Amino acid sequence: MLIGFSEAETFLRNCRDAVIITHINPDGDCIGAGFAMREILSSLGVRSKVVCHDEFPTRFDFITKGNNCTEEFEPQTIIAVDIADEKLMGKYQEIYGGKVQLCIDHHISNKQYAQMTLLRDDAAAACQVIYDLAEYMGVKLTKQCAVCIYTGISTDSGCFRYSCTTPRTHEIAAELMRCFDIDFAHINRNMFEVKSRGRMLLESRVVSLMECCLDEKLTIIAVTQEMMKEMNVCADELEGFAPLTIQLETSEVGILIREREPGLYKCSFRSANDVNVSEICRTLGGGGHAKAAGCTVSGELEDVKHRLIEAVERSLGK
Ligand SMILES: [Mn+2]
Repeated sequence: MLIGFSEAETFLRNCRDAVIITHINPDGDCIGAGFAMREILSSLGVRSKVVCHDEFPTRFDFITKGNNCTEEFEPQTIIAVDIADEKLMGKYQEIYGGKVQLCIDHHISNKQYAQMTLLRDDAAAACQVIYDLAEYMGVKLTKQCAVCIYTGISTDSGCFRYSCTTPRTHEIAAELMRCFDIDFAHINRNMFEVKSRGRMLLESRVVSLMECCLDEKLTIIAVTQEMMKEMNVCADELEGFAPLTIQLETSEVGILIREREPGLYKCSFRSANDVNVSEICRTLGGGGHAKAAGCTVSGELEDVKHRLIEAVERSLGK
């Protein structure tokens, strides 16, 4: 059931012992949203713990380190943030599948698997929804909560460059800057510029691997596990590569293909202009936003590429 802020408030004010689930392959938005939610819950006197199928990448230490619950407790409240589909809970789907009570999200493709879904598909980030909810509830933010929310908003808006960015996105960022002494330059440098040497080398290699098809309207970059091993980078260091695929001037759609395990490919789609990649990904069992979406496809790499190219071709023909 879709709900509004007032139902979410009632739920949060009456819950206890919460687990907050973030998605596999965690990014700044789900991590920021998870830990912001934890800050808000603790100001309401609710114990909570943020969980993720994967380890939180070390570059998010400023959010995660020393800020999670270390006590063991049996959760009475199940919350999911930034998760459009239960599948994205990874191993936590086995435990909490079908049991999520409140989902806070901004993906238009949200499957409404939770009992209550607070969905704002006009929000640039789940963190933007959480800020609006906290403001609605009159919860006073902590500085740490502000850092979490800023990071999420900045991450998902591509540092305020993507078209999901709205006046509201800027207003929230401005408010956070005004009220808290957030080191935003440091956060953004860490989110968008700093990379390992391995990743820089990989990036140059990745660019050289770029393939163009469909009259150069589609750009594909595929990174296999072998390449990752060779370049000594882990999968989380490949986050943020997807936008590279639409930097080419002729590019309408770009796909970054990452081999998650042998024969299993995570495909991140980006749209430069009008093609709705969320629709394309839905036909492939995935979802996301109009300009940034994804799906997971299994098979031989060449076959996988073929299927993706066909799906994009159909969409370009429309
Ligand atoms: Mn998000």
